[in-house]
Amino acid sequence: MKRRNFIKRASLTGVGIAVGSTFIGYSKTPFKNSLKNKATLPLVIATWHVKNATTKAMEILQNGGTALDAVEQGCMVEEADVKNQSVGKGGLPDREGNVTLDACIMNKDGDCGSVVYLQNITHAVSIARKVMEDTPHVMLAGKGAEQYAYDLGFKKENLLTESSKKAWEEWKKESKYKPIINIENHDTIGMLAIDKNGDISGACTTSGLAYKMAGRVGDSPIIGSGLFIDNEIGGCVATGLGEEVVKTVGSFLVVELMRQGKSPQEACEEAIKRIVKKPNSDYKNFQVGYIAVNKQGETGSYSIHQWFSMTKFQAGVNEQIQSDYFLKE
Ligand code: SD4
Repeated sequence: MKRRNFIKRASLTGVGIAVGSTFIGYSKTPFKNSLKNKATLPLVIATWHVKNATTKAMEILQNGGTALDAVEQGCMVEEADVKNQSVGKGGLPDREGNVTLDACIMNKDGDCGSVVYLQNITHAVSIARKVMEDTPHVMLAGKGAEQYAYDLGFKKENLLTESSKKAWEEWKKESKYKPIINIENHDTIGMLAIDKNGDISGACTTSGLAYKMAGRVGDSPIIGSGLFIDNEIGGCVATGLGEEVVKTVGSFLVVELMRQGKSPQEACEEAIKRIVKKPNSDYKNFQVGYIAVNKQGETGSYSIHQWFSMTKFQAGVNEQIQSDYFLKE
């Protein structure tokens, strides 16, 4: 099944189940920051089925590179892949036909950088890294971000491929588009890595929701929503309907739940339930998925609907793992 269609199908067949009040307070068994599974490092996980990207990231890690280099270069693989229509070059455009990119990156020291509404530059994640490392700011938007990329020597590129243009033209003919919820396309790449020193970094890059309103920015470049790293605890990255992730500050929430003693799996589940449990939540009609890793190298992933998956490269195995999900059929 094409990833971009799975949300609709899942929501047609899904039956809601009651959400218990399982939210925890402060844990009686605080999280231990020991690296007891050191043998399993380095590791990399990413949203969706992106084995080429995790292969690239693992190559960096195995050659002694940092988790930061690994997540940047792993994400760049997807940004350059014109077949991936939710990231970088070849991304589906907004309603006006403009491809606009959002990305962010965060390192082991809690530094971060992001770009929003970036046009004409394939490697948004690299510009986000430069914002983090070479400017006094955290976020650059639109024309300013684009000019900064040119100042760095990045080349102007047309990101709208023929096939994405064709898809947009088809969509324009058929669409009954409502601006509030768009569940048509979810393939954002979020990546988390731990290097051989046990240091964690993460990155997230996307062209956002297909056919979004012009100017719309989602969760992916928002630190704490699309991505959060705390090198003492772990990291989390989100995919899906960004508006819902932002409303619950999802990735920060997952990391804080891990701080309180939850495993990455439990923390992802809890954060999804926060979304589902909101008054008037329309969760049957949109998707959100989280992946997370803790300092010990344990991982987890969870989504509202079926068909979300995580790619994990650890101990020589690069595998796609179907994520557990809330809305059981
Ligand atoms: C957004 N979270 O812009 C992104 C979309 C996404 O796979 O995840 N696409 O809301």
